[in-house]
Amino acid sequence: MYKKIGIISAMILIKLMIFHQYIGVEQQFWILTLKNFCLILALYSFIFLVKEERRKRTFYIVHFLFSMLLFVDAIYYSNFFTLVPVYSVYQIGQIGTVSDSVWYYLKPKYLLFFVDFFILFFYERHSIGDEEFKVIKITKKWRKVVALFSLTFIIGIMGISQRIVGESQGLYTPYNLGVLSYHMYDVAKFVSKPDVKPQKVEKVIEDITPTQPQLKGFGLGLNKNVIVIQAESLQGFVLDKTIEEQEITPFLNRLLRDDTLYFSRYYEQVGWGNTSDAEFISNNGLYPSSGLYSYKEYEGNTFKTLPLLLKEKGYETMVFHGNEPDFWNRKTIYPKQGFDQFISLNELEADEMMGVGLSDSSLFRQAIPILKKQNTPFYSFFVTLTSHHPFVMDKKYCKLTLPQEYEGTILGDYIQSVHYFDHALEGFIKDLKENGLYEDTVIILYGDHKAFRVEDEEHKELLSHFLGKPYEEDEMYRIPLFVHMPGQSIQEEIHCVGGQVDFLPTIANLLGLSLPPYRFLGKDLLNEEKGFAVLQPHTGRGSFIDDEKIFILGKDGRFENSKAWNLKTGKPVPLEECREGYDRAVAEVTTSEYILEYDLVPAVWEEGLKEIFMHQKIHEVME
Ligand code: GP9
Ligand code: MN
Repeated sequence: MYKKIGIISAMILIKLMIFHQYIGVEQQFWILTLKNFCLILALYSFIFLVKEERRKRTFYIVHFLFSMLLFVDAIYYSNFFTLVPVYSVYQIGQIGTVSDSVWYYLKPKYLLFFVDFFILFFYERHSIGDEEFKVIKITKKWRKVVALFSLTFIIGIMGISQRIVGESQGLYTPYNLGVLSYHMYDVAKFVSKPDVKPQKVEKVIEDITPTQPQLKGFGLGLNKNVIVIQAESLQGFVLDKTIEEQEITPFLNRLLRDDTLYFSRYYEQVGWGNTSDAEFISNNGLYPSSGLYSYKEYEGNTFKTLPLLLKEKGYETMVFHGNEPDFWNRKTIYPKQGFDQFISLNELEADEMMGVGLSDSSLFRQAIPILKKQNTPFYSFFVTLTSHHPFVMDKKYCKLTLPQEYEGTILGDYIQSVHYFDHALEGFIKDLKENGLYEDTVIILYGDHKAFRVEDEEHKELLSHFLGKPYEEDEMYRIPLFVHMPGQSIQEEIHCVGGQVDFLPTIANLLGLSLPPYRFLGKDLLNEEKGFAVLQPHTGRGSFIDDEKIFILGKDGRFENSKAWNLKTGKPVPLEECREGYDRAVAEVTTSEYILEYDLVPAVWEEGLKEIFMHQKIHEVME
């Protein structure tokens, strides 16, 4: 009997070790593994409270669930580099649409987490089998003792987790808690929804340059139509890059030199909501939720978005996206974001489906007659799809001749799909011109988020080889931002570092909207002298990039385990020199989350951040 318990315990420990090894736990490997091992044993001990004859079945169910957790976590990790968060249950319905991506990450090696079932079956056949779980007879009194002991132990571990998370600025990751503690903490946080407290709000306010008229670029696009194109997975490195002497983005390369403001040091800031977060941050000038994706988490909120501000100036507002309208809760949230019309797959003809949804060419083609019908000026927001992970397209759409080494690789497929997008966009601009929709329109384009992660060894190697330099975070987060104004002779490359949160103030200035100061967290990048962008708010708040350096918070959320380097020389920067930027990044993201959590956007718009936060009006507003 005890032999069997010993075997099971050993298998649990081995599985935990393999898992922690796989996700790259380095610091405190043994402490984390043993702590989680004891936690699992405490949970498994509840099996002895079940009636003897049902114990075996219960054990197998529990053990299967535990193995399944590791299996799903391993797959999730290979894409997101963290473990499945509990709120992803809200996204289960979306799996079908992105099934190509799921299949890409599903590898047979993860079945390793079920191998011990064969060992157990084998052992049972060759030993006393069934009887074993029944051997230990536990009296009522002992049941209480076991339950109490295990429960106290579990609560104790949760207490320790709470302390560790506190030391890591509220950040909980598999690296500071270990797999099971991480999940338990995640569930506890989800259920209890602890208060968000704004941090160092003075710092946030201090760092915002108030927007005002008479600034550079103010009103250049006054009363023009606006077409925003949020391009799926478009990273900055593809621009001006050739492969076998063919340009990857020939049209974009021409566009960026023709009446265009090109923001070359612009960075994505999405959270778990990926594409939808890119939309959210850009249109709201706030950071996304660090938990459940923003379009769901804040669906009941009141907003003050760019489309809403433009509507007040008489704009028509609409959004085009060739996917099901429910994806990312768009159907519900778009009206609240200020979009009067949502032209989704329901309104469009599904005449060319590719990957996740309607092809970019078809979306653009079908948009023309709809745009022609609109009253002007209009704000029209496009979310493209074809260059979505895993980037595989039918051969006939792959127009570039790739060197053998890139054929069939994810990078090769990506380059082809970005090239496809570039071509589709060229066709769109041509159609706009032919339909008299070009001259009076400001065309804005940016990438929604990264396509390749530095944490993925294979991607890192491919990209480093392709770029001829190590592929690091500064390149990973960099996305292009173009503002093309036909006939405006505004040609310029803007080097100031900024992120998606700066979209609203920057574009508002160009469109001639005078915003009262301190209403949003972003800054106007045309008029900002010191660049700064928060990086990756969802897994480690505190990372940032500025004009000189980049700071990446340690995986365990601890400042002292972070890394930083100079962007020009590549040399390490002492962490203390990053303390101010780190504080600012934490403060901005937390304040933003606080505003959204308590639905304070109308109050902030009414009185300004300074008034709301500085003069302790927070409670008044919340009541
Ligand atoms: C789905 C599309 C893709 O509608 O926006 O979303 P992503 O998977 O990139 O977040
Ligand atoms: Mn996307």
